[in-house]
Amino acid sequence: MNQYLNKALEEIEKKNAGEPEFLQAVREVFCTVEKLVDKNPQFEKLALLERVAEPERIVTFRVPWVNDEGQVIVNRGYRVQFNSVIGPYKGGLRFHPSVNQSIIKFLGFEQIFKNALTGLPIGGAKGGSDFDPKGKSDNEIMRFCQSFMTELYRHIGADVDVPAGDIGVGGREIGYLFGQYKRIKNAYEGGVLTGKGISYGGSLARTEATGYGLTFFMREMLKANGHDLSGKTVTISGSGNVAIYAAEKITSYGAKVVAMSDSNGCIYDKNGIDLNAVKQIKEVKRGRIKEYLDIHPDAEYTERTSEDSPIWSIKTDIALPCATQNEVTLNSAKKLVENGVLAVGEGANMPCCQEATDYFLENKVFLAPAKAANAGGVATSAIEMSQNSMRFYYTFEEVEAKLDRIMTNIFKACKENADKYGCPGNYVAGANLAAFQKIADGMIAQGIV
Ligand code: NDP
Ligand code: 2IT
Repeated sequence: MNQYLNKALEEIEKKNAGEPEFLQAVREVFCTVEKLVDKNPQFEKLALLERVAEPERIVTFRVPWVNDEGQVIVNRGYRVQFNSVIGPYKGGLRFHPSVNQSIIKFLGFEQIFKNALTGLPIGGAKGGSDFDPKGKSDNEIMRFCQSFMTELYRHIGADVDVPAGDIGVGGREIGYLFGQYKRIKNAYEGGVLTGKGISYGGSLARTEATGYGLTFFMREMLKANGHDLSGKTVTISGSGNVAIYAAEKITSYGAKVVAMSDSNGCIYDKNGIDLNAVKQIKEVKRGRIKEYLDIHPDAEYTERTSEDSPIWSIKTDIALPCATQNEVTLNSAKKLVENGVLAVGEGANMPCCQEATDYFLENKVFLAPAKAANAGGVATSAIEMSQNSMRFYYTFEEVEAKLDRIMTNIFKACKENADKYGCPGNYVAGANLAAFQKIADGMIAQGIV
């Protein structure tokens, strides 16, 4: 390995011991950009690797709130403002009990490169809380969001840092967060958050954007390799925002989604998943995926009993992990390959553990890497920001056409860089190389900051 890269990585590993997800994300990027580091000896003098792996700022804060029983609960809030070289900090908020500093830092780190790939002027950030929204009433969610924003507001702004949704944060939460921000600031700063409701400054197609964008990327990747989506069988983990709209769009190209899941288990419907039923269960009732059987008793449900999700044992042409990090283990990757999987598209952030990624690449599975394949969400957030600045709205078709162009260009960048650096077909490396070059250029131009 390049000597400087090796030394920098060792130092970063020592400094961030105890943050496994963050180190996993850093290692993946660093190990795939080695040739770029070889070509640029000035990186060492400028401590570029050390600087890119150190967040510009981390804020952690107390989030106290009162539940419906009158008990005071204390959660922990985070905002990691990782890199502002190409634009204001930008990235989602995750509310999930597993949230800790390592997870927010890995997400913020990946966001730097993902946002660079979109071609739009947005830096990298992430935030969230260990708050668990499951089973909470609307009033509890509102009180939590208000308390969270009462601290967060002083760290964000349309030209400073623009949060959005992620796991556990959707339209309802963004609404409560925005309401509290507006109340505190006594100003209508629409561009401070994205993923807003359509009636108060949101962008058409933002809800659909990540899943639609994933499908566009998959379409381009298959096309470049002599395949298409029509007639393909698809399995999608998760049944949240990304999973639902990936299912919707990929079906429109003639593919058939046969399985979806949540953290408890997965459903298999050989006739093709009834997406309206899933939307009703997840978007309206906020229920469990198992309830699909109440509507379609012929479908099958398998409970998850180990870290290997049962969904990856189902035979499929295309697998779209759209739930969470490290949900595809090496065992799951082996099952998928054994069953003849053609392509894997990462809708979630870092859903494949490193061994699974390596296994897919060794076995010539077309792998669409998260930073590129799920960038449609944040790209459309940037389009929302630009509409807010213009005080103007695009139609759904206009936003979707822009999204399609952006995803097509991202695929092109991944392919060109994979070819240029001698690893054709390795879009993981292609994405990291394209994004890293852009971030490095900006950091060098802006001096030691
Ligand atoms: P949602 O909260 O809408 O849905 C999350 C889904 O993933 C649910 O079905 C949930 O199941 C499942 N899930 C979450 N955590 C776990 C876990 N620890 N184990 C198993 N299943 C889990 O989130 P999104 O759809 O927005 O996000 C999904 C993924 O996509 C995340 O990795 C996110 O970072 C990424 N992403 C999201 C973008 C967006 O615009 N929303 C943009 C780019 C990436 P359950 O209900 O049982 O918890
Ligand atoms: O991981 C992601 O890219 C997101 N959750 C979306 C971030 C955003 O700012 O829209």
